[in-house]
Amino acid sequence: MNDNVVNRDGERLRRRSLLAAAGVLGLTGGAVAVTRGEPARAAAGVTKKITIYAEALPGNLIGYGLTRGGATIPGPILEMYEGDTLEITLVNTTTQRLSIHPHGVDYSVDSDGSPFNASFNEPGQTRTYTWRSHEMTTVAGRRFMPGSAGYWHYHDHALGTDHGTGGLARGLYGALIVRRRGDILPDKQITVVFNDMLINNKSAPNTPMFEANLGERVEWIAIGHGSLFHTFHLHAHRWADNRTGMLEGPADPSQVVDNKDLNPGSSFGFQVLAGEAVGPGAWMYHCHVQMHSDTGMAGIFLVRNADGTMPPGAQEAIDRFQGHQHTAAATAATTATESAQPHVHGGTGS
Ligand SMILES: [Cu+2]
Repeated sequence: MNDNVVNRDGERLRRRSLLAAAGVLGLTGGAVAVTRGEPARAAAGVTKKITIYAEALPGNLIGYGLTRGGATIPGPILEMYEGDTLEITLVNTTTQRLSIHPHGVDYSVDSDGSPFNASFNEPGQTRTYTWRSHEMTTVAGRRFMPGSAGYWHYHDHALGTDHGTGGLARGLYGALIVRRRGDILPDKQITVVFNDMLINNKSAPNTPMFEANLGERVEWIAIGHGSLFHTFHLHAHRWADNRTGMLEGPADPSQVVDNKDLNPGSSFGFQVLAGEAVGPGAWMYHCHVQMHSDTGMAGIFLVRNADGTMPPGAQEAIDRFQGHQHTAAATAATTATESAQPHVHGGTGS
């Protein structure tokens, strides 16, 4: 069930997965062979060329998108296997300088994305950035040099200030996943960005409601931005605090957590089986800094029944979260409000 990351949720299909394209290229390899005293056998990576458009969005926001008119906040999930190269042509359709700067991968100074290295797009300019990645290698003494695999992220580093503070505030950020060959692929993906007092630049009850069916393998990528410290908490699910969120075996010493620091510039990811051991329902995700959750840093992870139907009580919980009265008159009024705010149920792509 996990041999492709194409999402089944129509809402989320708008976010095109680059790994799906990699799968077409036959990049579903086996485990990395690491032999003591030798470099890991480098799999032949591929170079993927993509174009990203930085575009103004309503509300003084700016997003990255894979098509013209397709910008979203967060931007698209970019994925590669260790050894692959991403060649990103960034088209700046805005009237301000901006850039794209990655975490975790390898790049030269002219792909740094910072004004410090004269690496950014002027207004209207197109510029290519190259991100490389590598596999784990061994060195003498049974020491391993890490590969690029991880749940990373990318963001602007030039709008507003030399650190991209204005671009980050306005939505120029997204998830970057580097997978190790043999990693288990998810059914669905969710990007959650705690950005100052907002989640994906929205505040409750307009934060995204993410959905999955019972038992689906859901990959969360959590990213922190802004100038505040946060803690990410997901109700009723738990994960191992390691690279993948899964235990490697019964003796894996990784701590199992359901809450993790999410500070500016940091990121982590994990996979859960939706509703595992707890069943379907409307579960919450939120910042666990109380003054943050109380003022809007919360959203819903809706785990539907395995057949996609709503579990008992879930709609009532969602209505409660959104402050609805469950009457016909209130529903009509609410529908009008929501049609004016298309991002209320926007899912990951909104
Ligand atoms: Cu917080």
